Amino acid sequence: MELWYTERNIVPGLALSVEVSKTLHSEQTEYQHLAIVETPLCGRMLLLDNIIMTNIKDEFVYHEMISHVALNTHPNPKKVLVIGGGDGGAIREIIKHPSVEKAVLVEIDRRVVETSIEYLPEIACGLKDPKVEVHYKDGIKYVQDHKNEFDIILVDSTDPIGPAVGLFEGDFYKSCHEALKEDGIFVAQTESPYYNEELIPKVQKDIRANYPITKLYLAFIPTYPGGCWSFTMGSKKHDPEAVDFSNWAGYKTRYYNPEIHKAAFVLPNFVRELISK
Ligand code: AAT
Repeated sequence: MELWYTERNIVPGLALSVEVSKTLHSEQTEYQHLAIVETPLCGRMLLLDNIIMTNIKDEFVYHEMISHVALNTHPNPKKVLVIGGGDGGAIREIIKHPSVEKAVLVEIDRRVVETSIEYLPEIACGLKDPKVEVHYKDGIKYVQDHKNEFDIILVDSTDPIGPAVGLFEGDFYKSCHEALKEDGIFVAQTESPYYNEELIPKVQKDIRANYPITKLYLAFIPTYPGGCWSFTMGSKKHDPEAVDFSNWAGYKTRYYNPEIHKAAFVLPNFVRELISK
């Protein structure tokens, strides 16, 4: 018998279906419904409140692109904070970077981390590294209590629903600005330019209010609605489009490279229009 999982909560009028061979885990945590399903096409998938968070097949695109663009824009990133991202994928990428000394993960839901360690070891593998520190807290509160501390802050958050709503708001961007050092860089996943036409201009405006350099970049993630996904960077000093890669030694990645870094900032006209609103 064929079983299919359909995501249809996030964009009204659009659904994405994946064949499922087995449900490996399902529970209601304090914050959300959490499930791990096995799929023939994408391997194991992490679902939160019935929305696809990540899967073995395409996770590398999202996790490399949320991390390496900022890590290579900053000339010497030592201390990096990830808010959300309990699966550990962004952490795995961050600790590949040779200058990173400490990577801090602040995830609201302990069960996302524990379940990812159990069922998604390929993604969660970096969480046990001695450079990594994990806190189970609301990211909004955590950044309020830390000033002038991080070189990079990455917001690997769920869509703007439930506990993640505040992670898309101006006050939070301001607190992140204060938690960053004087040449710090902020990056947030900022949803689909096709289906989040209201959110993206608002986020642009709010990030622009805090950072002199604000830029949106794109990556292709097949299991997120529409496939075309945006990230927004706010930088106090370093321009992501002016990175000199001529002496770049590199490290192992499957999506990211210097050409992708540059190309990600080349935007179609409709996206340019969205962010100039
Ligand atoms: N790495 C891709 C997976 C995610 S999951 C995002 C995580 O953010 C979840 O584990 C959720 O528990 C956590 N989170 C939500 N709100 C907060 C908060 N206020 N503080 C800390 N952590 C939080 C991202 C998927 C993107 C999906 C796009 N469709």
